[in-house]
Amino acid sequence: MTDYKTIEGDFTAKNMRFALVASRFNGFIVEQLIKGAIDMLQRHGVANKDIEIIHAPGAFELPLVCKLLADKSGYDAIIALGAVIRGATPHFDYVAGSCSRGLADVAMQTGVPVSFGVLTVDTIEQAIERAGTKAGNKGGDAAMTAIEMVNLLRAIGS
Ligand code: INI
Repeated sequence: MTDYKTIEGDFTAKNMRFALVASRFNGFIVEQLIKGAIDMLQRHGVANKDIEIIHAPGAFELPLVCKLLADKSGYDAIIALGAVIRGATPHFDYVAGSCSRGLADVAMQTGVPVSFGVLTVDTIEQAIERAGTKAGNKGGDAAMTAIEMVNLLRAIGS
């Protein structure tokens, strides 16, 4: 059987608008995620005028900022960027859990794709590895996912 229909998103991104919502906490890591995301968008043809960067205090605050931006409906997708690094207390679990659940809720409530470019790691070394060194750049990965999701939702017809 080869007559099935496949629906998927491609990676063309001209004329799409993106909001990058980045936390200031662990800024030395998050700056690298921002760079990775912007580089990925530009290399897929997104113009600088179609990229806006909004800075939030920490990962915990990302969902509310993303919700307000998604409600404005001027963006095709939102890319959330942050770094939550485990410490000696349960604080990590609350911040990372609220952030990931909150971002998923924003996408579900608004229909605007929100990609999860938030590192949740045990050590600073693991964060560095995922911010443009040996394990790639999760900001760039999140940007790719955002492009794919915009095209996928368009292909589905929403
Ligand atoms: N925020 C982060 O983005 N990353 C962290 O690792 C982190 N830790 O570990 O504390 C963090 N905390 C701040 C939090 O996001 C809020 O900004 C703060 O609690 C005020 O609401």
